[in-house]
Amino acid sequence: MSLVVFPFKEEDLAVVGSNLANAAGHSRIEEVWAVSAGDGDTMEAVERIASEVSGAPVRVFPQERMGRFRPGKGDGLNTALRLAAEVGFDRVHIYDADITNFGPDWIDGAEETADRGYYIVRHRFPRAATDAMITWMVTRPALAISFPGTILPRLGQPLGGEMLLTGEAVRRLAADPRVVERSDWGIDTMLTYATVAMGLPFWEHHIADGKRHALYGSLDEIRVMVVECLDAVRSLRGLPAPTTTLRSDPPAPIPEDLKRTVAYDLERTTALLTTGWTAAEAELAATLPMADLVMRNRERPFYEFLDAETWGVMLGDLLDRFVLGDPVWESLAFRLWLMRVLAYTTDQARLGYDAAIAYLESTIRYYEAGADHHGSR
Ligand SMILES: Nc1nc2c(ncn2[C@@H]2O[C@H](COP(=O)(O)OP(=O)(O)OP(=O)(O)O)[C@@H](O)[C@H]2O)c(=O)[nH]1
Ligand SMILES: [Mg+2]
Repeated sequence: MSLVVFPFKEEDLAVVGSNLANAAGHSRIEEVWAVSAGDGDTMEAVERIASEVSGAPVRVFPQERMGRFRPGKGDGLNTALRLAAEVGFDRVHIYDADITNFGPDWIDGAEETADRGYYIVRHRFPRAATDAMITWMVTRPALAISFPGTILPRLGQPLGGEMLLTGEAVRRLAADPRVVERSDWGIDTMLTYATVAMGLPFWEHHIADGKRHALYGSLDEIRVMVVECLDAVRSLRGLPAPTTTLRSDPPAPIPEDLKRTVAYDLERTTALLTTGWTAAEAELAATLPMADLVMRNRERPFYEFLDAETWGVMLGDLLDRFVLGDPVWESLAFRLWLMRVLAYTTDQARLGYDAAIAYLESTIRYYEAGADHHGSR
């Protein structure tokens, strides 16, 4: 029988409640766990909602301190993985708690794929052309540079938190020190690498409707996520290249409203380029490739130069030198990522959804090909 895990921090209670109810009401589900970031008011509110849900029992509990990075989503997932391995569930589903279109079909799709012999089922879904900017500009390019020709750069959502793991995979993850230590936003990257590296049968299940969830205002809201995901993918360098084969559902038409969604506020985000420069950051920026162009942002926003090719050079430098926890590096890396996102948003993203996504996919193939010429990183 199967368990469903939802990690949560601060989310719309109605959305969380409906997701708990959908999971608990599913005939394949034996138990539902909501793992809270803390034990305060939010957890109590979710406990009240959970007590009214019918179907499988819903347990709400706080995450434990498991890892060595910032205590975040990773501690939540690792707490659940450890407990699930101890109980010995056959299958464990994991879903973000803020998905507004979560329903029984997500569970059905994953369960039916596992019935066909797949040990790891990852949900993939279309996202707006200006959403998923960490995936497109950091994680997939870095995976392409480090693991060209493998399935890692080709996964739709290497940062997606929606998957099914069989008991075997759960036990291996709970015993994997690289996964357990990653208590912050880096957990998704580590789970992706670890599940692919296991070599167990692996399937991407397509959710045609997309994943609808809370989007951002200014990209400043995901500053911490950017630097933690950068560090996580950087930490994978030098690990063995996996040989797992990618099997996926065929593509499906993209919902029209998703094609029109603008995922963040352009004006407020552009303003971030020029604010908060310190002398130390300027000094560090002076050591970057194309330093003079980067440093123009001390005066006014300037980012058009950061095309896919230039970004490949810049990201390569970040993978070599970035230091998580160093505020100067964090500020600069975030600013560089903003420049790249803005360069894309004001150029290719304006061509419409299909052209924008085709362009982004082509950048990943370009990064994979580049690694062949320059030796593997
Ligand atoms: N237990 C726990 N859950 C967390 C923590 N931080 C975030 N979460 C949950 O992790 C899930 C993902 O967080 P989001 O803020 O939705 O992340 P996102 O920006 O949607 O990430 P993408 O789906 O990749 O775009 C949500 O269910 C959050 O409530 C934490 O510190 N502890
Ligand atoms: Mg979300």
